[in-house]
Amino acid sequence: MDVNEISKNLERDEQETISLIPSLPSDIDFNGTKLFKYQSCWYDKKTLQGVLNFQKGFKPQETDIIVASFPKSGTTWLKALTVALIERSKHSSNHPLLSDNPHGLVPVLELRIYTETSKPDLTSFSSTPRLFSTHVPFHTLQEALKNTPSKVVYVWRNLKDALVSLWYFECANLKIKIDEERSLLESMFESFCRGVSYYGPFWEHVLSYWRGSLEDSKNVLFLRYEELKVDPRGQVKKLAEFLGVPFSVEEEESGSVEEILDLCSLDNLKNLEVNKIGKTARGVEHKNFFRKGEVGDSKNYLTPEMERRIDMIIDERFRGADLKF
Ligand code: PAP
Repeated sequence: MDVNEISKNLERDEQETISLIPSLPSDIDFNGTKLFKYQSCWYDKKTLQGVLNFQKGFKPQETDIIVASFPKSGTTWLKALTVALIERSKHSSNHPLLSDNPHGLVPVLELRIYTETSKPDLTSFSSTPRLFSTHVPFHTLQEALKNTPSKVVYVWRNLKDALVSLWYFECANLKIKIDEERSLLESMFESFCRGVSYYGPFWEHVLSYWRGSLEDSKNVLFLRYEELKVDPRGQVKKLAEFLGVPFSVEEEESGSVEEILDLCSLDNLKNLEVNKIGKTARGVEHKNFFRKGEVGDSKNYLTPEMERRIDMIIDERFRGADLKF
């Protein structure tokens, strides 16, 4: 494609978004950002452009693997595990996880690859399977997959822990001290409870993938961060089988499952040089993706009243769904 054609495509994509925006519901996020509701999910304008470009231009392949999640729900861990499982027969030393952050290895389709154009250059994704990630809900992803049976792995996490994790992440990115930013947590909490938050509402997100996994369990795997923490071995074996790379008896006996778990553990990844010093393409310091990784840490920051309110909302929203919150 020559330069003129590229710029024409850019203009066309942008014009389509500009003409769509007035028809979308809009609202304001906890930090004053204007969000637009597209296919029941809230996005800022730039992300919306990426989502539309992705839906329009993505040419899925049956071998594609898509790691999906609501933000702060275990994405980094699941990306690392997926890379480690797929790559395990190819690398003994120079493992990709030792030289790049999981987000560099499994880029977010709508935030990195499709931000500028619906026709990005994907030549660097020539080996199969191609690994991508997304935070869009399942129905929006399905439209981009255009009935191609790619593998989708989703991870979700208790909303209270995801909220506190996001608060820490925002403070770290803005380089502000956490103990001075209690008001930010309170505004985020209100946004989350209203369902008006980036990629929210949380409950619609989780339910979309839950339904997707019930309808097509061969191609959609629904994982829970808390279960990965309690039974990492069992969950990783399940993931390997789902991805079509099950552990052989010899691998199990030789400790291959444990090797992968050790490689992808929070402590190991956090202490790798690349994750101590590097930054993502969007300028986020790699180290900000790794904190405590504890289940129930939100108890230390949310008041009992805040916890009760979230529990009530989720109980109500998940009623009828067989989901343990
Ligand atoms: P993202 O949406 O920005 O990619 P994501 O990786 O989903 O973030 O979530 C970050 C959380 O996962 C952090 O949780 P915390 O704030 O409660 O500590 C982070 O510590 C945790 N995390 C990152 N890597 C791992 C890992 N290898 N094992 C377990 N938890 C991890």
